[in-house]
Amino acid sequence: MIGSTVLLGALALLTAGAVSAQNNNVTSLYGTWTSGTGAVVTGPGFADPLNNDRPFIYPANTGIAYSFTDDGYFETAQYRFKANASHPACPTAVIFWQHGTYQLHANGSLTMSPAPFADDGRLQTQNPCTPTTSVLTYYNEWEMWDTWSINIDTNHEAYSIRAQNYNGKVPRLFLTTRPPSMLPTTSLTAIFNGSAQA
Ligand SMILES: *[C@@H]1O[C@H](CO)[C@@H](O)[C@H](O)[C@H]1NC(C)=O
Ligand SMILES: *[C@@H]1O[C@H](CO)[C@@H](O)[C@H](O)[C@H]1NC(C)=O
Ligand SMILES: *[C@@H]1O[C@H](CO)[C@@H](O)[C@H](O)[C@H]1NC(C)=O
Ligand SMILES: CC(=O)N[C@H]1CO[C@H](CO)[C@@H](O)[C@@H]1O
Repeated sequence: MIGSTVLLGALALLTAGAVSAQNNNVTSLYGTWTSGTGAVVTGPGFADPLNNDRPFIYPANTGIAYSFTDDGYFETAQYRFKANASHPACPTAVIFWQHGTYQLHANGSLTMSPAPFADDGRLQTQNPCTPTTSVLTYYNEWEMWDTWSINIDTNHEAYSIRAQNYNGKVPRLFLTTRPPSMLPTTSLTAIFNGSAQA
């Protein structure tokens, strides 16, 4: 189901033995990559940062997604539950979104910076067991994948990214769309605050 059209070309290349050996990946980062069921996808179906009260469209299931352009922009969307060991019945739902720019480094790492759109990111936590059940804040975090590679996942018949950050393994990401599903790669809140939306 996921990315199978994009994959066909890759398999053809592989059988022809035509994949360049100079890189550790079989295709570019360009596109939208989603974990697991694909419930979380970057773009207008997930985030509406111009909506101050409801900047998120809650997905049906948890997951994470990343999108990359060819000219250095990225966007991420994540929806997770954080367990609470002392109160197992009270996991905290964490949802966040941000976009910015990414860089590939000679040592094989990939860094993602919220600059120059650091005002646009949003994060919401929800815990029905706490007095304040919902907290909405700005979000802008620098992120690094220490190592990453794009492979072909034969089970899912899709390109997949395996990445590792300071925390360990990033959930496996599968290529779902090209071109990527993304909000405009511009400063959204600056446009909103200015005259463009008047
Ligand atoms: C790899 O390069 C990035 C960017 O310069 C740096 O932040 C990171 O610490 C480097 N990783 C290692 C293991 O040296
Ligand atoms: C766990 O839940 C309790 C009660 O809701 C809360 O006071 C505490 O801060 C939570 N801990 C974490 C790590 O979220
Ligand atoms: C937009 O306006 C909000 C509320 O006044 C402010 O907090 C935010 O920093 C502004 N963003 C930019 C990019 O000017
Ligand atoms: C980090 C890295 O090697 N990226 C490469 C992945 O493969 C594409 C296509 O060959 C290259 O354009 C990237 O530079």
